[in-house]
Amino acid sequence: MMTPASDTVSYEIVGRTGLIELNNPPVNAASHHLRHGLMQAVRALGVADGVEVIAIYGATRAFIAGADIREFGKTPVEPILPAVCLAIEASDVPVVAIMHGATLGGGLEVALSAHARVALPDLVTGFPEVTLGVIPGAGGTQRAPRLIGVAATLDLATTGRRIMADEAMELGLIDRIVDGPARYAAIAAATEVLKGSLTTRRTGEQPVTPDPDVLAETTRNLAASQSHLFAPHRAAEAVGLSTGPLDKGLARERALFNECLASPQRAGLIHAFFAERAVAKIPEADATPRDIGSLGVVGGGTMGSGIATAGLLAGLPVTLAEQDDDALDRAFGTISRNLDGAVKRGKLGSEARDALLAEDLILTTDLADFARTDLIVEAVFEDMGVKQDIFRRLDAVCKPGAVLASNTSYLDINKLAAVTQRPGDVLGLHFFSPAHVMRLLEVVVADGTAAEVTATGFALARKLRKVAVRSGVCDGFIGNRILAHYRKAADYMVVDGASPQQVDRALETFGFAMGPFAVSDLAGLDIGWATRKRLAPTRDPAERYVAVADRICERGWFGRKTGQGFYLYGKERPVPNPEIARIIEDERTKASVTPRSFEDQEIVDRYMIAMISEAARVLGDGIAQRPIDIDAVFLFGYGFPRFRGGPMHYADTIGAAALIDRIEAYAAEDAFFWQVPPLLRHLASTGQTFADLNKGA
Ligand code: T1G
Repeated sequence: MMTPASDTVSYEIVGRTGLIELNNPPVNAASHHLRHGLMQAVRALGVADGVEVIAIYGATRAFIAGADIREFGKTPVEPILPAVCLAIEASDVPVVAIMHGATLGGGLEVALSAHARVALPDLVTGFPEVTLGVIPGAGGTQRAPRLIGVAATLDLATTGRRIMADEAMELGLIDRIVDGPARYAAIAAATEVLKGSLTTRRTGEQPVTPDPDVLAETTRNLAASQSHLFAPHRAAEAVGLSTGPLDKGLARERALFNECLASPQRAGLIHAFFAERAVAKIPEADATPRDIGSLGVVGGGTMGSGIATAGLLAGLPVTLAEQDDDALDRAFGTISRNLDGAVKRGKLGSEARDALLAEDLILTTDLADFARTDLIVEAVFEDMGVKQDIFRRLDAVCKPGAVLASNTSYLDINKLAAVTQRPGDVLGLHFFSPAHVMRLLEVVVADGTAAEVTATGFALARKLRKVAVRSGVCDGFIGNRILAHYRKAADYMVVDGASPQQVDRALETFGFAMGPFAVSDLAGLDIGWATRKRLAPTRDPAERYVAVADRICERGWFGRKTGQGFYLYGKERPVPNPEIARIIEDERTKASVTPRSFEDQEIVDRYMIAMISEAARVLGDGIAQRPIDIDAVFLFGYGFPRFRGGPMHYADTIGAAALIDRIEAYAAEDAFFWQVPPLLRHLASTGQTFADLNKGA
């Protein structure tokens, strides 16, 4: 009969075995009540008559997924996890941990403090703490080296890499791999301990062999590659102390953990963790998605082929239509190359690749072949007329209930729905290039989109392992609308005196993987050029216009794809294109601008405040549901530095009042571009933050 030790922990005695069951759904996060209950149960069984072994197992789909991330930043509630681990390790009755499912961070640390570890085959374990801006803080950096050595622990603790049961066994992190379910494995493991066939020992008492060369090399590598991050260096330092006395190492580890806990990077990374999950909370979440058993793609260009590749990798049969056989051949080549990349990255076996191409991909020039397809994505030329024609033809051939989606980056989904007889089945599915790699998918909901069709868009995202963000209809939806605004701020700074490479470097130092001009070269300068030409008739004459990129495009320089744009390509590393400086000089002369110098911080400020301003307007217009949705868009689609949590999370580190002051100061030079968004004034007047607007996310 189970005795409750807390709301989520209970224990019982079976023969000479004390069984402890952890039951904190969905993943046994080590919340306060789980820690308290585990401590109580270990203590009670440690003194119970006749108990000669204790076995701990999880009743949910994980042993313990780690510390409860929701408690980070709050006042710790006793017992903290290190104390629980010490109590387990100190037990005179041997303790065996049954590790299954996600046994990560603190979950692994609890298992390490046990005297033996048995895993089920579904084990996924490791120290993901650095991906959350912290380090293992409950003995992991001190106990793991005592089982697997300094080098292997450095690898796990500084990368956050997750490993499966087999590798954990090879390393010596676990003693056995047995079949489940967990409770039976616990009883079996306890029996082995009683029989003496499963050895138990206190991890903390095992010796550690110093490995100064690996520690020095890891420290050097981290300094070279992760200088912008806070936690990985501290993880390495903590692991390096494992060769000394355990108590000193534990004390230093805790101090380093608390330093990380207090860092803004921890707040940003935790916010990013929850952002990926919060975006699934949409008004249509309770609607039943339609079945997606097959995917259709119209258009075999870069995007269409990328979307087709994503579908194939997700196990969907894909039909791709193009205008003629030559275009289909090109699409097939692109898809094959994409899949070869997946094979190279170890995501796909070569036989599986061949099977996908031979069996799951159908190429056609006849849209009638979509007659039985469940969901079709149009990815043709970014022109409303061309797209409307495709939608008319799809509407005529596709089965009732088929979902018709457009991959348009900017255009009005309502105008596409209007040319069909089925506006409820129409939505936008805006993929990001390369579509089979980038995780973001903007699900654009038109006026008439049915709730289950929106839910189907989110279901497709899950199948493709993408992060779906719900967007309303406007020019550019969430990401590209905001991008169009802050890109102008970068262009203005270049005409006013900064060079494109200085702007790129300043933002790369801020944490972006690439600066805006390098990104434009990568995406293709012709795409922005087409958008500017499309919007030219409606451009407000009061708006400052920078024609530098137009001049570059007029020379046929479209960036990487033509070998030159803002940079020259083809050498080892891209180098600034010397012609650009002359083009900029001409534009300064035409605009009578006397160039001035810029500090990198001012470049970052102007760029980020422009981004935040338009993001606030996107929120105010109801295009994005919450600030955290905008953060997810930029984290998963625009290379925004994850440790900064996203533009809205970053905005809160500045504060609404200070942002308004900056915008008003900039407005003195350009009142048209720099306007304070009404939402920002609302936050300042109510003392609220963008985080307050995420409540309930
Ligand atoms: N704390 C709190 N909530 C968590 C959580 C955690 N550690 N892990 C998951 N959740 C919630 C998640 O927000 C979601 O909630 C639900 O559980 C299902 O998660 C002391 C300090 C475990 C592999 O980094 O990697 O231990 O949205 O949708 O896809 O040294 O969650 O339903 O309301 O992701 O099956 C270390 C983080 C912490 C693990 C499951 N541990 N979690 O993936 O489900 S730091 C981690 C994950 C630490 C120690 C240090 C994944 C998963 P909701 P899900 P999933």
